[in-house]
Amino acid sequence: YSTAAAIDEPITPPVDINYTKLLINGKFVDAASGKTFHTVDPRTGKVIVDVAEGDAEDVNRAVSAARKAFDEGPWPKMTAYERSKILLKFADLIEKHNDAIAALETWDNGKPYEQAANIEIPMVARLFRYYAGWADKIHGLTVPADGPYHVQTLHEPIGVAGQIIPWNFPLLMFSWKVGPALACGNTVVIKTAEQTPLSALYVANLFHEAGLPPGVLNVISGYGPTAGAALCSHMNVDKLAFTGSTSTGKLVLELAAKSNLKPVTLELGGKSPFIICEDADIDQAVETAHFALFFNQGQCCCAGSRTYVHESIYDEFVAKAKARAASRSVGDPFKQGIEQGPQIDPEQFNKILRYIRSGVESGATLETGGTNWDRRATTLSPQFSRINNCLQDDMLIAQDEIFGPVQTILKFKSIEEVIRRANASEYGLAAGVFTQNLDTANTVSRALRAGTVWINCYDIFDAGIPFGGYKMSGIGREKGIYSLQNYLQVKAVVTALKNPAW
Ligand code: TXE
Repeated sequence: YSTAAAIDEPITPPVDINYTKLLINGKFVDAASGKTFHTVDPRTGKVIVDVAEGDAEDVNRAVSAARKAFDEGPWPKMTAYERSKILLKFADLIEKHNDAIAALETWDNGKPYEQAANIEIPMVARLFRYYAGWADKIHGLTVPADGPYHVQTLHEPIGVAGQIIPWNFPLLMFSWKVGPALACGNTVVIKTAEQTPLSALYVANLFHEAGLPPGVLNVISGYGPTAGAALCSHMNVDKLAFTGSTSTGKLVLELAAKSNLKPVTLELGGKSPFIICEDADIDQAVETAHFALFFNQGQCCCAGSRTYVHESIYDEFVAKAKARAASRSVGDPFKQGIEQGPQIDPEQFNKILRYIRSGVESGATLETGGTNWDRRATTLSPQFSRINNCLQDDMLIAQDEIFGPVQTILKFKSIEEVIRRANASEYGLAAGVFTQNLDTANTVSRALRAGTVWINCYDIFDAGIPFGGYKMSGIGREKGIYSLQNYLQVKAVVTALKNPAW
C-alpha cells in the first residue's frame, strides 16, 4: 500500500468481499425482510457494499439456532479439549488471513491499515488462543459442610449469550465477547455495529472452517433499535454483553430487566485522566499522552482525554504536545506511515466539531488544528486544546466523552488536588499516571476510581488483563480470568453421605 495517493484517489484494498449475509445456524442467509443496508467507506463516504439487514425476525431465527445448539449440543457437551482445539484452529486461520481481515477492517472503519494488520488482528488471534487455554481449566470446588454432606460446585455455561458490539474496534470487540463465551461452552448471537459489519462475517466463515458446529455462533448485521433491542428483550437469551455508549447501555439494562432478567455486562464510555507528575520524563510523557488520546482517531472508550500536567512542567509539556499533534500524519489509512485516518462517519465527525466549538466558546485555547483535514472526507486534523485554569474542569470538553482527536490539557498543583479532580467524573474506565516516584505511583493508582490504571504506559491490552469500568463506565470485566465469570453459572450439588465416618 505504499504508493498511496490522497484520499480523493483512495487506494482500493486488495480483498474480495464474499460475506455480506447474516450467519444463522451455520449458513449465510438473507434477512427475512429481504432488506439490506449500505456499509460505507469512511474515507470517501461511498458505499463499499450492501449488507443484509437483520431485524427482530432474524434475531428470533438466530436465537432459536443458538438455543438448539446449546440444548441439544454438541457444543456444550463436547469435551473441553475438543472446544479448545477448535478455538486454536480458528486463531491459526485468523493469522493466515491476517492481511485480508485487516484490509476489511480499515476499509469499513477508516483506521490505519498498519495498526489493524500489526496490532489489532494479531491481538484477536492471541485472545482466542488465551481463551482456548482456559476451556479445559474451568472447574468447580469441593466445599466443606457442617453436616454429613459432600458438597461440590459445577461451573456450567450459562446458555445463549447475546452480544452487541461497537464500530471502533470491530474485530477486537468481537474477540473479547466471543472468546470467553465459546470457551465456557455457551452459544452466541452477536450483533455487530451497523457501521462495520464486514470483518465479523469474514471470520465467522473461518470459524466454520475451524470446525465450529452450526448454530454455535450466529452473526446479525443490523441497527440497534431493531436487531439490537430485539436481542436485549429476547426471552430465550440467557446473558447479554454490550459495548457502546452509556446512554445505550442504560437501555440495554432496562430491556434485559423488562424481559427475563438476564444478567448484563456493560463496557461503556469514559473520560479517562492521564496525570503527568513533575518528576516525569517529559518527552516520554508527551509521546505516551499523545498516543493515549490520538490512537484510533481518538475513538477509544479508554482514551486518555483529560491530560493533567503539573504546573512546574506545564508550559514545556504543552509546547511539546502541540508540536507532536501538529506533526501527526493524517491521510488515507491504507498509505504507509499514516497515523490517523478519517473518523467513522459524519455524525461522529460533526459531534467532535461541536465540542471543539464549545471548548473555544467557553474559553479554552485551541493550539493547533481545529479544521477538517480534508473537506471531502470525515478526516480531522489533530485537535489540541489547552485549558489554563483549574476551575475549568467544568467545561463540556473536559467532562463529556468527545470520542475524537481532541487533547484537553489541564494544569494541577498537588497530588491530592489532581486525585480529587480526576475522580470528579461520572465515568471510571481507565487512568494513567506518569511519575518516577514509587510512592506517588502507588498513592495515585490506589486512589483513582477506575477499572485500569496504567503507570508510565497506556493502552496495554494483553488478553489476560481485565478491562471494565467503575461508575457509569460499566458493569463487569472483560478479558482475563474475570471474563469467564460472565459466561458461567455456578451450581451447588449437595449429596447426603451414607457413611459420614468415611
Ligand atoms: O453508540 P451506540 P454510537 C460512545 C462515543 C460515541 C457515542 C455514540 O462517545 O460518540 O457512544 O456512538 C447498538 N438496543 N461510544 O451511536 O448507540 C448499535 O447498533 C440495542 C463508546 O455508535 O452505543 C451498536 O451495535 N443496541 C464506545 C452498539 O449499540 C443498540 C464505542 C453501539 O452503539 C441500541 C462506541 C438499542 N436501542 C461508541 N441502539 C465504547 N465504549 O467503546 C444502538 N445499539
